[in-house]
Amino acid sequence: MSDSFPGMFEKAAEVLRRNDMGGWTRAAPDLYPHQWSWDSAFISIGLARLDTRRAASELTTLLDGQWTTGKVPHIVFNPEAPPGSYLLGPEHWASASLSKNAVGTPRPTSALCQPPVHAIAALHIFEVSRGTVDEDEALSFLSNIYGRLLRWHRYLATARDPEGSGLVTIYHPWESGTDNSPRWDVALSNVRVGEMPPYARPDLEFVDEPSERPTAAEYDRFLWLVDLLKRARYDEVKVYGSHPFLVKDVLFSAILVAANEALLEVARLVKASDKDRELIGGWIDLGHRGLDACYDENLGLCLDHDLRSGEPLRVRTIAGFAPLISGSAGPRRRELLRLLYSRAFASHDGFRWQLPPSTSPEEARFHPRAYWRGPVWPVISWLFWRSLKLAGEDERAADLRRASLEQLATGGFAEYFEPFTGEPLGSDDQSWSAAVAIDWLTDEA
Ligand code: 2M8
Repeated sequence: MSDSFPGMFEKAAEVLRRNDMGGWTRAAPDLYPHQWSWDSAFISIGLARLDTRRAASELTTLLDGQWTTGKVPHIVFNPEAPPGSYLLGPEHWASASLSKNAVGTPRPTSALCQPPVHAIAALHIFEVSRGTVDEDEALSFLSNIYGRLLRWHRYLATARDPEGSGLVTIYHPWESGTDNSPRWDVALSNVRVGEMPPYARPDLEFVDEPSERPTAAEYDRFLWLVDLLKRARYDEVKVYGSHPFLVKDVLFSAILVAANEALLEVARLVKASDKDRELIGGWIDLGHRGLDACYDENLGLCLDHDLRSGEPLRVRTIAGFAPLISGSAGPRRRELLRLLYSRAFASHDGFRWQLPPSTSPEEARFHPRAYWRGPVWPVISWLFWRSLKLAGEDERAADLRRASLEQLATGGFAEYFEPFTGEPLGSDDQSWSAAVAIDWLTDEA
């Protein structure tokens, strides 16, 4: 265990214990009282260091909500959450009554999805257990979960990429996980909001200032997009034909490539068929090619693509470094790293720590406190750290880990951090922030 951050491991473990709902973990105590998809994957990565069996159940309870199409929903609801504690509860989504593909039991789900960190997490759980008494059990967990992960990735490769581009299409900014990023501003501005009943904003009760959460105009659009998906009864083909927000998301796609690399290793471990392995290998190659095609020479970044307008979405955000996350950068790797560590990103003048901000501080739409428009997210730092380590960039990885731990030691396990002052923002005791802290602290040991 790391000696440099005394008491931190225990505090992080305590956050996960307090947010533990019995087999699964709420994303945060008040603001996010349900099980979120990519949060759970990160949470299981931290839990693996505490209890591999409990880490495994984090993923299997999430996957109990998997749709028959293979989609893993972005929220699996907490039946005990007080009614109205989260704006769009299960009754709003009505997933099981609108779609025959949704599972209504044991817990209802939303109808969107989020970046597929799950295969990375499943492999991590196995690797942590390697050489211990839990290894056999972890291998049987991998064998059981493999088919579900394969179906999930197949869904993304087909329903979400009918073009065969290697890039995943999202229907809503919530699917990106970087909800309010300026990545979506232009595509959202083309969405015309129709008649909607008035609604309350419970999220604003749990943060200090409204500026830390999306604006009313943004929320209207978020809700309107959900309304449209409901009208299409969540039918993918209908959505693809009529939905006003259809965007190829490069960060989601890069995480899928990294997850497919992990899935390929899982396939090897569980002795899956050659056919399966070829399929996964094909998805990886296609993903690399798709990301390569999105590279913008002028900005030196990868850009999301608006399928409705046919235009790239030109804004400098953390997503632009997608090829680093997927390992697709090839000869551009040096340039991407130089930009990541330049004043346009992590080495901006006055930043408290050299950590990647969600949006470039040189962008007009940068805001250091606003949701996904500037602050630093520890889980995003973790994704970069993991990619740096895999690429053999040990020194940079060690610096990033240390800076992140200092940030968490100073501000607690907040949802996100102001990049200049290091002030913790959003929710306190965010589960995934505690989880990555645990992984970082254990990694040094
Ligand atoms: C945020 O998203 C939810 C909607 O899914 C929200 O704002 O209500 C995002 O940061 C997302 O990436 C995260 O998974 C979720 C829970 O932590 O919160």
